[in-house]
Amino acid sequence: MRTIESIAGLFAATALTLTMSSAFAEEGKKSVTPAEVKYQAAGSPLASEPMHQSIDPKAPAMAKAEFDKARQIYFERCAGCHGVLRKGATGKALTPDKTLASGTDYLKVFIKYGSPAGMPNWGTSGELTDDEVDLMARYIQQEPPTPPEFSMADMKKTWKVIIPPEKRPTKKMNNYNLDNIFSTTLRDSGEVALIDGDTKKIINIVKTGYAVHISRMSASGRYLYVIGRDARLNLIDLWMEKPDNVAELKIGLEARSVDTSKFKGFEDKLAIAGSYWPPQYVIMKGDTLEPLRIAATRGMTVDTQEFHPEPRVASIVASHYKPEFIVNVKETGKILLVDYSDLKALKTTEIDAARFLHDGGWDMSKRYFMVAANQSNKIAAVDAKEGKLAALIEVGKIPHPGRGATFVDPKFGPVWATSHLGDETISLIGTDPVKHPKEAWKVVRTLKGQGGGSLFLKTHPKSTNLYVDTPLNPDAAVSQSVAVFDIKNLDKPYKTLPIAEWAGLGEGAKRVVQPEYNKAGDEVWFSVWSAKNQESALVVVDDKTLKLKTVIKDKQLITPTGHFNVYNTQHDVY
Ligand code: DHE
Repeated sequence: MRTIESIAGLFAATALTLTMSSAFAEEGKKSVTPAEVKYQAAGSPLASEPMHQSIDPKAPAMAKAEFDKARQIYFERCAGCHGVLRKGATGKALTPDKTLASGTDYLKVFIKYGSPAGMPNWGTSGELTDDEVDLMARYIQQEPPTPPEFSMADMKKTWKVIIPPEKRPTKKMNNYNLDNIFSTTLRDSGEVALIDGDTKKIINIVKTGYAVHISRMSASGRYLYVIGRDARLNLIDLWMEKPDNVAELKIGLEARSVDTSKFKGFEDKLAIAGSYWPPQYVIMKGDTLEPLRIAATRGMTVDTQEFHPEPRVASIVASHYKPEFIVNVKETGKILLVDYSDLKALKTTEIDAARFLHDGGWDMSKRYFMVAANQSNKIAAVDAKEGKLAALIEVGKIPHPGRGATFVDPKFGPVWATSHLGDETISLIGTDPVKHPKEAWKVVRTLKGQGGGSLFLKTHPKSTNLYVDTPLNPDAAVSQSVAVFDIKNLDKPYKTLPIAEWAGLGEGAKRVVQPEYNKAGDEVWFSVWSAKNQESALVVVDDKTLKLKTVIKDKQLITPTGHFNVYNTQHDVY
């Protein structure tokens, strides 16, 4: 089996005998795993935004058409790692103060051959031609163009109420068991599939944003919210005879997160969505998506306290303790507790955590929100009751929990677990400071899974299994299967389920991604994710026997990735 590290070695292509220039070489030491490069490599919708070209006389000349082409390539391939304004994120900063000092020849080598630190070999892999490599080397020496802002007026122009609340059903008009519907992301077709979890039949394929990312539920379980990478937010009414879109809003130019008010008295009233660009979040009316209040997230970083011009909004979750949204700001490392009880006097508690906040979920008591600061290799535990940080916990390399998994460890009591993109471990963190104070906020146990490249793990209150996926592992045998641990006996080796093989598909990457339980907690759904022009499937496993239950195939199921069971999403069951 090829390890992540040995694959990283493959990037150590050739011509790096050229002397690296100062600042650039220093930053090149930061190691990025290939799994992570793959993860970040999704194209940014900003590629199609017009932007101003500012001419720097010190930079190599570029005609407008060349600049526009390079800008498009940059946003499709590079911005995810290097940032919209090229200030650096997981990849190094590519601002002219650094790139001009390196010069075109050096930059061409770097782009063509990649680096041992994880920069992909764009030229030798055939992704970019020599001319495009030359173009990009010249482009990154120019001043980075800034995409436009997105104001309330811009939002209002995109806002559509397809069916106004007064024309919607006053009761459920279908016979579906709404609690057990799954909303499955069809990533590359810009749609979600609503699937009846009882019959496994597709109810509707609903048009949503580009490269749709996540689905979340309103507190009552009636409304489903779907956000696309292009920041298009769709509101789907599950009470309709055939559930479909009832409202739509573009909340920015690029986005990943959405949630809805869950505190008593505010059920279904408000929604919130955060954007990657511009760096801001917006609070909306829950049943129409009317935008009410925008707040910017630009500000100082948590550690060096420098201004960051593009801190992206990562996960957002609604508190069960107070009328608050928990907004995680990636590049500044700040966690904002946004009190939504009075939008005209918005009170925000700003909690210092650690840089690169990404995804997370509640502990078993739903008092502590556990969020990964992924590049910092830490989990931040936020106490939603007290409104402060409970702890910052050192875990493995690049934690990626999704929502995480909560269960009672037979020896250490209640834990919340995360797997990792950068190594094969699964960290179990104690989360009960009252009955298990010695274990609280410590990694009480480290399990060894199949390998790095994990994105999601899952269990359920009714299950004693813990499923860990590894879709970004470079070894196909690992990316196409899942590991299952027995929670009652965590010293026992894990079992491997060959999910992709069970799907019986032809050619394709067949990455097995995101375990998700049905409402009853007795079956687990997986996506088997291949390219847009290949067949994918959903595989349903019997949780008791760990045997195949059903394979769901349909030509409409294009690139399925995340799936969200209505009840489990509504009640934060994981
Ligand atoms: Fe995600 C959650 C960002 C790539 C599938 N993803 C999230 C969240 C963020 C995020 C901030 C948390 C949202 C929340 O809880 O409010 N994801 C990003 C990226 O920036 C990144 C790395 C690159 C990109 O260009 O988007 C990225 N994500 C992916 C994928 O490639 C995945 C595997 C497939 C896909 O559909 O694009 C993917 N991300 C998911 C899923 C969740 C998610 C399924 C929700 C997990 C959950 O259980 O709630």
